[in-house]
Amino acid sequence: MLIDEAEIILKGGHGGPGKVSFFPGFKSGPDGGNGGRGGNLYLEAVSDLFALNQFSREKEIGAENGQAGESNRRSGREGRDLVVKVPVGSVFTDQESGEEITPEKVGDVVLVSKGGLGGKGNWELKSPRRTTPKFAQPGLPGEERRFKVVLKLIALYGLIGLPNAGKSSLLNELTKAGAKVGDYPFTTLEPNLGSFNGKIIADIPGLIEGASEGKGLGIRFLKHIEKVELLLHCIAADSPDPKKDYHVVAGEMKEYNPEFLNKKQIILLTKADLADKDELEKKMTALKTLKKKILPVSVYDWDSLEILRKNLVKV
Ligand SMILES: Nc1nc2c(ncn2[C@@H]2O[C@H](COP(=O)(O)OP(=O)(O)OP(=O)(O)O)[C@@H](O)[C@H]2O)c(=O)[nH]1
Ligand SMILES: [Mg+2]
Repeated sequence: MLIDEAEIILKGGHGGPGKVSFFPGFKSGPDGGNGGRGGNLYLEAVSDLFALNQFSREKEIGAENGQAGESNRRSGREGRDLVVKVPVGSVFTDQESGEEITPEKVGDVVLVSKGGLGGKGNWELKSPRRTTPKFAQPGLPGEERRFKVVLKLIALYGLIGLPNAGKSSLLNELTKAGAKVGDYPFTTLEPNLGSFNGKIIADIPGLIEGASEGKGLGIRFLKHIEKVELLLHCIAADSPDPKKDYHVVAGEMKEYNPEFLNKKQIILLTKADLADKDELEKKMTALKTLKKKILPVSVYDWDSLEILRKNLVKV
């Protein structure tokens, strides 16, 4: 299952405590070393969409604590830093301050929770007036932050349409996604991503009438394509009423967020091989009143795919 929302606590490591100790014998005097600093916690953006799944088990993640100081003025070891991999573009909202952190590019590393300072040992705490301190400082706690994290795909193109319209098949033609394709509605249960020309295409599960009220798989996946620049609206050429199909999907999107209707949109009359030339012509003409670009495509027609590719490159 794809985890696309979670609440988590991210903690820097606790600083190690300073040591209280004294040289034995005639040299006697304080010699307790300092505690080590706690490790820092970083986020790193990766392209793995499923990286948030780690938070389904662990709600609290912390970098390593610093080690305690030792006798003989030896400092404790610093806690190791921890780098938590998260899907690129996920939005981390600090539940206290409201600050939003989003690693935007794959490979971006962001410091979120600093490790705590180690405590001073009694050797460092001695002074001319306090020559034999019998105490040391405890280490400080690492920064602890509670975040709400939401997965936001940074796709440039979004494939939308009714179930079974051929969305995943097109994703597979355009990218190496290898998404599951099936001769039945709701083959796709969770979004698929692919990279075309270095740009991300998202294929989301089909929408049906009433999706905004939770019918079918609902519209919850639309949030993943809220930021796309171009919608590829797939309508099957063998549909009895392509224009109606268009309005069903457009209507549900509008329910979710009216701004979807302002996005650039290309209508793909998919499975064009299933309609004869006259029928295709008729359906294209009917769709023309929508005043969008319309491209007939078929996964069995290389030329049609090439035209689609050229149109995508232009965006
Ligand atoms: N003849 C023909 N069949 C196609 C074409 N594209 C897809 N299909 C078939 O249509 C069916 C549905 O394809 P999918 O790609 O799974 O459709 P989808 O829109 O992703 O479906 P959901 O994930 O259920 O919403 C499969 O049986 C495909 O083989 C095409 O260009 N021509
Ligand atoms: Mg699909």
